[in-house]
Amino acid sequence: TGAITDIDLSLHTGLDQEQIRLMDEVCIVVGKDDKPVGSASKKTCHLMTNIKAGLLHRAFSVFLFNTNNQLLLQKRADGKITFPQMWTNTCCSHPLAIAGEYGDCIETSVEGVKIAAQRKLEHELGIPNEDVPLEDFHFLTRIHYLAPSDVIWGEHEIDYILFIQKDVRLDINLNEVSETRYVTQEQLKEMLKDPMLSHTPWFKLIYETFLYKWWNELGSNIKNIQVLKDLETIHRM
Ligand code: DMA
Ligand code: MN
Repeated sequence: TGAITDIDLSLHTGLDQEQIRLMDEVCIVVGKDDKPVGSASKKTCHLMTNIKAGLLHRAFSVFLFNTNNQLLLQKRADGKITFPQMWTNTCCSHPLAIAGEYGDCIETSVEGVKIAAQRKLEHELGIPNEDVPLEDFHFLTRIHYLAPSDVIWGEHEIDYILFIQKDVRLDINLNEVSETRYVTQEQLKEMLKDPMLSHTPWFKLIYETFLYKWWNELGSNIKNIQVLKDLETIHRM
């Protein structure tokens, strides 16, 4: 990893103040093997200058299904600094370098991202923690990808994929999410064809590879999906 650079967001007019504040969150910096090597602010981790120098951090993506096997999608708010206004999976964010969310081996890291997932499902979508108990999250695999958002910002992550099937209460945080929608597989395929809509790069990567295979396993008991759990592989995309 080369030299870390930084920018002063207070000099950037038009950015959302709450989203600027969240750029101070402390993410877990990892090597290509997902072993933690340190920590850095969310801002530092998402600057393309640092990403091009090799900076990589840990993240998670939740796919929440209702008991009718429909997937909950969100449209990212206009004020999101990265990938605004794009449709994406239920909830994404980062486990932080704090007690509970930090993990130094795959087993503790999986527990950490589940705690982070509960925290962010509540923050972004107003889902009470009791509606999404930790034991109901199913870890599937890890995906390593890099995607620019614009010339300044982007993602470079090892992304933990979590599935959960629950009927939940929603109370969306408009600073994070502008719209939500439950979709069937057919409805998602139609949305993806609509030229008026855009989708996040990580959501595209996942639906082009694993999403339908995993979705088809939901059936009557989500615990069936446990056989697809892969603690070993990090898929490079
Ligand atoms: C980051 O998501 C994580 C992935 C998998 C892209 P995000 O930009 O929605 O994070 P946050 O909600 O913390 O801003
Ligand atoms: Mn990220």
